[in-house]
Amino acid sequence: LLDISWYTESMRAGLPVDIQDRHKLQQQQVNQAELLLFSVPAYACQRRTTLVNHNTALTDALSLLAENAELSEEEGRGVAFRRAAAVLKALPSVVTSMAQLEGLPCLGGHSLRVIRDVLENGASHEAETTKQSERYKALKVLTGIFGVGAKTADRWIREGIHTLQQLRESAQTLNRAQQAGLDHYDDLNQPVSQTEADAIGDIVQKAVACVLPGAQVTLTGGFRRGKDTGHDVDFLITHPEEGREVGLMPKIVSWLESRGFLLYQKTTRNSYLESMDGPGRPASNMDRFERCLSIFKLPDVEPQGTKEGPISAAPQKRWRAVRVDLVVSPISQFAFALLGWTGSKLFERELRRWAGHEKAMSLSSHALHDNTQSRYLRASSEEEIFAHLSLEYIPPSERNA
Ligand code: DCT
Ligand code: MG
Repeated sequence: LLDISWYTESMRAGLPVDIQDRHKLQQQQVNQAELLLFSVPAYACQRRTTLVNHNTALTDALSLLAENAELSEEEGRGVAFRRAAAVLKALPSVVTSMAQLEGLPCLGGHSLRVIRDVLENGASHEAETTKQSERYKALKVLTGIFGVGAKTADRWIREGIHTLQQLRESAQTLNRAQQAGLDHYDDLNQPVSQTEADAIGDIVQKAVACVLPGAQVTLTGGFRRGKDTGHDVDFLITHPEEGREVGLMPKIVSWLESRGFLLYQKTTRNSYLESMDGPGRPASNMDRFERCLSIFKLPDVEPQGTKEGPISAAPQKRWRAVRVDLVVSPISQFAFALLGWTGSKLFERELRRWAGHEKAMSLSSHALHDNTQSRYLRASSEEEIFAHLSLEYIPPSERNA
């Protein structure tokens, strides 16, 4: 772009500006407007969203409001804010004016008001007020306990419990997960690093190799998308021979348990995956799908140099608690499980919405069903699933919507 300061300066100095210059300026303004107007497709699964975000001030405000809506069990509002934030995360540069947002999808009235507030005043009044509110703070603290969801937190708040101290002093009975969550609260609220994720990966790999040689372990979740920290570590386990994975989870769990690596574990049939399945979910081969929610006891892997305590203090803790999710999938469903467990949550939600609304298909972490043809579409790689859905392939590092 040409420098237009000459024009403004001439005007300010009261110098004559000829008609050609005026035309030149108008043309420049048109070019500039074209350059700064953004355009993105409507579904997050049609976009490439890397971890580089040029609009964190805007997306932080919208994400906070999304989180508050989710914690208040207002799912619709939560999704609306998440979608708006995701659109801004996909923009190639910083937004400086409302005019640049014209024509962008997923920006509803409420989100636009939040954005305007940030652009004009440097912060969103609504997001700031929410962040300071007693209710939000209490919801954050209580749902920060592993095993405590929005419903439980809300019930406790209505009973006057806002802090961990108040919870500990109350007569509330906690289930096993919540008790473990409370016991390891500080550790579990400290982000997991890539080094720690790798160390856990080594342990899981060793366990799996011992109990079923040939079985494969894949890191999924945020770490597969290239994030350098996470709230947990997610793994997907399979075996190249269909059926060999049956009964694998209990064996992995006892291997880990007998070596003292587990502070808590609960193995379930995958209810979370089932609940997000559409009508097309396969009923019979589902029974094999198992998920283990666990808390690992990870021996120290990060350098301890910075944590200097008095010599006489109690012996230093040489491990930390880390949330780990293990999922076992038969090889025939592996590609679907891998796609479903890589995330982000919004990317997954958008894939399923795209499948349903645009392709008349039902996508789950087990299968893809074509509702028009009444048949399942096979796939042995994520690329094939994107192709079935007529979507350009988006690699994990660009699924950070
Ligand atoms: N997932 C999903 N829908 C959910 C929960 C999870 O589609 N409601 C999928 C997408 C991500 C994957 O499971 C793992 O979940 P998390 O660990 O919660 O997400 P993450 O992206 O790994 O985030 P973090 O880095 O904080 O662990
Ligand atoms: Mg994760």
